[in-house]
Amino acid sequence: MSGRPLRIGAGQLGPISRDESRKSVIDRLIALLEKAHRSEVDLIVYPELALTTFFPRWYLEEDSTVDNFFETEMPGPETQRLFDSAMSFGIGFCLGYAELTADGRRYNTQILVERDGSIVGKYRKVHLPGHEEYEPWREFQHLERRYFEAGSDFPTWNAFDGILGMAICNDRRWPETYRCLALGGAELILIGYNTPIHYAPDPSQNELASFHNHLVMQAGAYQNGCFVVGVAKGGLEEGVDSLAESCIIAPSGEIVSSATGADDELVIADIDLDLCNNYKNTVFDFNKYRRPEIYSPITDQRGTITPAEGGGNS
Ligand code: CDV
Repeated sequence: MSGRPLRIGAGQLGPISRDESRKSVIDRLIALLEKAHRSEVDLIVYPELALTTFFPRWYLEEDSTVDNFFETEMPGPETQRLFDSAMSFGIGFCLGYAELTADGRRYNTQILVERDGSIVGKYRKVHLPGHEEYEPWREFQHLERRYFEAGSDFPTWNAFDGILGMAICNDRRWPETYRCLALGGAELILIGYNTPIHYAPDPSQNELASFHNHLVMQAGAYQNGCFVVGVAKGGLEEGVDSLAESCIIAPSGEIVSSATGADDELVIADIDLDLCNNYKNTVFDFNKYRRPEIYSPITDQRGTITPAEGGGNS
């Protein structure tokens, strides 16, 4: 393949139970890495919060209980093995985890690691879904807004012979995510997710979970001339069924490879980052066609302002 070829692996995980040890989870991540090595993958992408069960589904009273789900070092004593294996294979990886900083701040974080084991970049989730307090009417909680602070930017990095950016789960539903990353030159956007199929605020959306997952990532890829890798932790985890359907999407918006099940699975695609230019230099030539002077509501407003409220006209 000419251009800037890259063999991508989406390292989908099946459920992680609450009592599964870090050791066992890291064994599973390394098993996927070994498969990736046998298939000569350059970069493997793991899901959001890939080291533990999706703990925001529980209201946890004790800080010490919450702390168990967080990493204070990366690599740390348990994750060092993953770094060592990846480096010995010469495979880069992207890993989601709960980060507890030295000054006590908590983030839903994803890192990008180069083939030499160096951490290229860190991204902290910007769009935190769910709620802050216990809500008894829900079948299960979604307390990301209790346990995490929001990140504050969408950085991009030169790596893997291209420009890469990251996003985490709910970020993928917001067009601003892809556009901010693409304005930073992103050609490949790596997204880990945990998406419960039951959406408590409006269960009529449950049957559309799969459609919405593909809709947003395919649109994000096409409208920004990027490849997008979406990687799930799917399946029935602690009684909550989560969407799998990990996939790799081309700048055309087409899915080029996707998962067949909801368990640990490696999805592989050969991509060429040069293909982004077909879109970035034509229909989505930002310099030629974007009209940022018209888009001020996107950054000046958070919510809708209807005409009756004085919005909608300039
Ligand atoms: N982990 C997530 O961010 N999940 C959200 C759910 C709550 C809607 C998602 O966007 O998939």
